[in-house]
Amino acid sequence: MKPYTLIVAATKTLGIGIGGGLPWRLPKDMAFFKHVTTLIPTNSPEHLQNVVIMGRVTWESIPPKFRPLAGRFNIVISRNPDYDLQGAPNTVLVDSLEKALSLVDDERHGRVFVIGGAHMYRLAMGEKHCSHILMTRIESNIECDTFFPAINDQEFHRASHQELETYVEQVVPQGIQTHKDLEYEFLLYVRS
Ligand code: FOL
Repeated sequence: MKPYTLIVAATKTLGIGIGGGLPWRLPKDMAFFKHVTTLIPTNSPEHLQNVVIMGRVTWESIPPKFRPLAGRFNIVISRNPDYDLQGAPNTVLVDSLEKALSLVDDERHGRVFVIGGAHMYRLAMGEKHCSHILMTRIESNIECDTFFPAINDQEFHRASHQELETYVEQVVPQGIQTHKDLEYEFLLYVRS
């Protein structure tokens, strides 16, 4: 099995969502998400496409005009085998994280990202194959009803800013960023 990365934006108390959506609007973080999940690392064949794996609730939270996430192979997980993807192209439905990961094919797919939500993050973080966590940490405390699981510091350590830039192959703003009244920071955790 290929290693995979969790990508998330979370508050200090690990809040990630409210009412089935994101609790904030951070355009530069969304651009970062799009860049990182789409980018095929240099030196890998350019016909590859990255994979985004998500739970059904996260799928429904993506605005219809951005669904499926373009230029990425979308895998949606639902226990309901009749769940209607409404003919979305480049998208498949599976009933478990294991099945989702088993669809990943080295010949066709580049990096693999688990993009939420809480339930998927919890399942995915527990596996040894979860090699990286890309977290946009939001410094403010915003009301949330859904939470990212705590990162075990025996299992993961925070990587340097240089390692983050190497991983995403682009310059990333370092330190606390500000958007309106929100403060946030781009962080990378790597399995030790
Ligand atoms: N990780 C980070 N860092 N920030 C997030 O907001 C985030 N969100 C999710 C998972 N990981 C994240 C899940 N929620 C879109 C919408 C919601 C969503 C993920 C993606 C979405 O519409 N993305 C479009 C770009 C939209 C835009 O440009 O406004 C895409 O093409 O990626």
